[in-house]
Amino acid sequence: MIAIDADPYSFELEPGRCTLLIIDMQRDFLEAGGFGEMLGNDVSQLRRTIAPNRALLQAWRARGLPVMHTREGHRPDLSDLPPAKKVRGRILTSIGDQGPMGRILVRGEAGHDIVPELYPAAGEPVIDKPGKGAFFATDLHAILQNRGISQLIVTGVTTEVCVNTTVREANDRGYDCLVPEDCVGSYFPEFQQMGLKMIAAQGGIFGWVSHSRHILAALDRGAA
Ligand code: C5J
Repeated sequence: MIAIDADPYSFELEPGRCTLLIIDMQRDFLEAGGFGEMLGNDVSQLRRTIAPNRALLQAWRARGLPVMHTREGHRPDLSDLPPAKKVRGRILTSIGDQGPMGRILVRGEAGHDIVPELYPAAGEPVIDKPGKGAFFATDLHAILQNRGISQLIVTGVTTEVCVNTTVREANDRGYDCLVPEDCVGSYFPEFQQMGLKMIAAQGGIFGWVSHSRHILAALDRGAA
């Protein structure tokens, strides 16, 4: 076990039992000209997470540790898109419609794919999820169980939506989650702050919050 500096107390990393889980680093959320920006969001709030995620991903891969990625999106026939999700927000152009980077949040479209800086390597599972949480209607839990994983380092976007939902789902399934604050992002600075506080509050009610520099330092100290 390798201790990682974290809030509310140090996280005891077991490298053989921990996967790096990168949530929804998709072009439509992060790139200028994508769906997120079309809705009026400032994508720079999310783009600042790309560099630290890349550094962590490279360090993690260099040690042969497991990596998984998720993408939020739907089947092209939209059969897995709840009508409530389709109409939420009363926006003119919504999920499944033609957007700036293809059909919005539809699998196989350009905007649905992961940004090139963090593109999955061969053999790294990519979980396509129709919901906010990565466990809902996916085989993530089965894959983690089959691989003996009990700890998750959760990064990606957005902090208060898909990252938080996934951490909560993981917590209820018995996983220990560590969230590096510089590797998660929200379009809204206040949600970034509160989304992180909610995880580590009350003695780590959903998990731990740290910074990628502490994880990198721990890897340098211990993980082969
Ligand atoms: C959102 C996500 N915010 N990946 N998706 O709709 O957090």
